[in-house]
Amino acid sequence: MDEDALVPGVAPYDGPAGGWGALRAVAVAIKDQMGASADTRALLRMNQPDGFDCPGCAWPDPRHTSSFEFCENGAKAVTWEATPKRVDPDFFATHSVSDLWQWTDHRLEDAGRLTHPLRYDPATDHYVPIGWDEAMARIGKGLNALDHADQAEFYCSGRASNEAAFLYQLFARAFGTNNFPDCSNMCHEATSVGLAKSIGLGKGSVTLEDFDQADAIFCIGHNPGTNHPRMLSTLAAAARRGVPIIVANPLRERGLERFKSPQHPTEMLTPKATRLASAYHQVKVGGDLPMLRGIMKALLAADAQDLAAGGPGLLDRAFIAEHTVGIEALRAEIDVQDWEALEQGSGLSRAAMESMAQVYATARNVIICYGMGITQHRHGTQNVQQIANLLLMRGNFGRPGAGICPLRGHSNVQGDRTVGITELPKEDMLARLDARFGIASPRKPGHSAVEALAAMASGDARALIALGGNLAVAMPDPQLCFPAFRKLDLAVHILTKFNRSCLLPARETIVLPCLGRTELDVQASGPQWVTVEDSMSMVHASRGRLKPAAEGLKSEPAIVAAMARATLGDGGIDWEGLVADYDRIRDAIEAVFPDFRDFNDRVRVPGGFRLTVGPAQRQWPTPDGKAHFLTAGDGGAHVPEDRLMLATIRSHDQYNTTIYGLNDRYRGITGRRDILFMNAADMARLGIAHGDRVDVVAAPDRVLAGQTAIHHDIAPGSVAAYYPEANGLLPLDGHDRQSGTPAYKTIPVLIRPAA
Ligand SMILES: Nc1nc2c(c(=O)[nH]1)N[C@H]1C(S)=C(S)[C@@H](COP(=O)(O)OP(=O)(O)OC[C@H]3O[C@@H](n4cnc5c(=O)[nH]c(N)nc54)[C@H](O)[C@@H]3O)O[C@H]1N2
Ligand SMILES: Nc1nc2c(c(=O)[nH]1)N[C@H]1C(S)=C(S)[C@@H](COP(=O)(O)OP(=O)(O)OC[C@H]3O[C@@H](n4cnc5c(=O)[nH]c(N)nc54)[C@H](O)[C@@H]3O)O[C@H]1N2
Ligand SMILES: [Mo]
Repeated sequence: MDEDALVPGVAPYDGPAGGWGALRAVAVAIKDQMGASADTRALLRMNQPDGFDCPGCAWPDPRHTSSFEFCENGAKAVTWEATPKRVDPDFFATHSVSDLWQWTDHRLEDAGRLTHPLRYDPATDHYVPIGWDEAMARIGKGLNALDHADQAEFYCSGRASNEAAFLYQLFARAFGTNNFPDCSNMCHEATSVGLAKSIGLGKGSVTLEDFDQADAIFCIGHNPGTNHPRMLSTLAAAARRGVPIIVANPLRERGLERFKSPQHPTEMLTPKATRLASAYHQVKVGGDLPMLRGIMKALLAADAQDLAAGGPGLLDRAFIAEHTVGIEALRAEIDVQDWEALEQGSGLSRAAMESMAQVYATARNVIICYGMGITQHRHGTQNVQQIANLLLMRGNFGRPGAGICPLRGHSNVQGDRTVGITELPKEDMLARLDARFGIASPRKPGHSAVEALAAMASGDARALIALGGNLAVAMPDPQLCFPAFRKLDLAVHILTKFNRSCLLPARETIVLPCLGRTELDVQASGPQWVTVEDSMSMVHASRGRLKPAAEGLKSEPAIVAAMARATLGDGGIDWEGLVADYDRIRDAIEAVFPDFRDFNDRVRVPGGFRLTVGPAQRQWPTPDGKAHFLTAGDGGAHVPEDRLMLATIRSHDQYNTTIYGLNDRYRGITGRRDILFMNAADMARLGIAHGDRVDVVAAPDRVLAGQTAIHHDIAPGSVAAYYPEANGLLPLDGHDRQSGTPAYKTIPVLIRPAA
């Protein structure tokens, strides 16, 4: 397209994912963040049995290789943590909070690592250094000043280790609340809620080895080239075996089309790249439910035909009879869908959905992978459940090469949930926790992320402790959330880097700097290591080795224990003893979660161990012991005629709210983020030219102003813009009713010429 050259920073990217571009990007990240004297040894320790777990994503590591698994975005995550840049007391003496508010998110985190505990001084509008003891005393005082424990919210982002997260939930429950808003609530909550009802466990069922035996792989609503780059090696290996890879995504993402492995010499030295997707279906934003229904409708029709012709049918009837309930209700729901509506709702032709069904039915073993394109919708839970339905129809659970694969986000988001970070704890877990520690955990359900923000906004919640993350910026509706932060009596941020959430001071605001994954953690008994759980329920060790960013930084477990002692006093739980030797925390985890039997022994085996995943053994931990086909009711996104459906997406140069840079290489964007990705036909219909400035309007008071609209290969009726810039378009109330997951990818908008 000639005209593409006319818009600064916008030019089609013709290369594959990976390749030299990825290597170059790593070199740039190392130089920018670490300087000339870069100690890049850290990178080589990443995902090694004796090294640290990459903080980039939750994709598992191949167990039997010892070769360095190369990943551009893992390298960015590590260099941003291992950077020599610092925000020290001088920095905060120079810059007031109002001054820093003007900085972009990119500049804020690029400024470097936190070095000292800080307190906000409202008199001067500056953060000032304070000692650890004083910080803890202020936190204890603030929490004890509340009328009751449920006025406190304990946020957890998904980087925290199992050990830190376990202590954190113990502290909050000993204090008296189940208020655990966490990043799962914004991410895969639709999976936790949806799959728990379908197959009894809100986690994936496959292992990495299953990908070697799959006969077809579906990739729905995820972008691995950017968000799970190590997955591309797995997909490429499958593609080289001739396995069909069927993609459903409104945007044509290069990381799903072609990959040149930086570890593959012939690919790197020749123009050759591995083709990934064998078919690419550009489903409409919000159109997955009708698409999945269409696939199932086509499968059921083909099954009936086969039976009529005297064949055995395409459904796994033995499996369905033995293991499931509910197929008749689902069949009835699908029977009444008419093709025209399914085509209209999904944006795909009947033939396309039939072809997906055909690939599905022809393959013996199928894996379906999915990400935020499925979960972050008003009907996220139903979406997830329709994927499970499709797999159940042909018994694609509990045999090698088959199953469901939700792509988790943060590197330990799944583990944090496993060890108790949940607002809806199970009674048996609470009973064991109480018995082990002699406490009386609250039984009242706590707040999820959306509920926590609503409580902060209404004044019902008065304190927030945040173990990692950037909650204010991650949540929808900054119009409501930013003032809600400012209303708090107490806010505590435990972070490696200073971020915008710290710029919304409460009456008392404390920022505590912590060690990162890559750093050496020494406690009373010597050097410590922690454990994490990946997307595939593998638990393994992670050991930091780098010198800490500053003297006196504390580990997350040590900070949590110190807050607990300052709040609850000595006498009850032996916080100091637990932190002195993390083996003791692991023993306590084992006491509360029987699945961690012999935890300290099993996790010392290189590669670790797998937690029980019932559905992988055809065991369904549902109330009736069966897997459930579930109907979706009137699910599906209804878009008013004049509106387009907007999805918020990540660029290649960002990690959630951490903006590494302004490029989005695979989408052809350089040096800017003010982009609205649009379909050329929609633009023509609306009279908008490539490069025009537009306003994106979700409601009169929800406008993302001054975006540059560009032609992009995106499904008609769909538009996309970057997160977090676009978060103001979504109200806090815009979420999946079943799981509370914000509908970050179902935002109906009008596009107007910029005012
Ligand atoms: N480098 C890097 N890695 C990361 C992260 C990061 O920000 N940067 N974040 C981490 C976290 S916390 C998470 S949760 C994961 C997120 O990883 P992903 O799940 O890949 O997240 P997104 O980039 O939000 O969206 C994924 C894809 O969904 C598509 N999509 C949008 N709307 C729809 C729809 O309606 N239907 C379908 N089928 N597709 C749709 C978009 O085009 C996009 O390609 O990655 C983790 N890894
Ligand atoms: N519009 C829109 N909004 C979204 C999404 C979307 O797709 N669209 N995605 C949502 C999703 S999936 C998620 S998971 C959330 C992310 O929400 P969060 O998890 O809250 O946000 P992050 O940006 O990952 O957190 C970044 C901060 O983590 C801190 N940090 C980094 N490493 C460590 C560490 O080792 N320890 C500690 N204590 N702190 C550390 C740094 O100080 C950094 O500033 O955002 C959600 N928001
Ligand atoms: Mo996430």
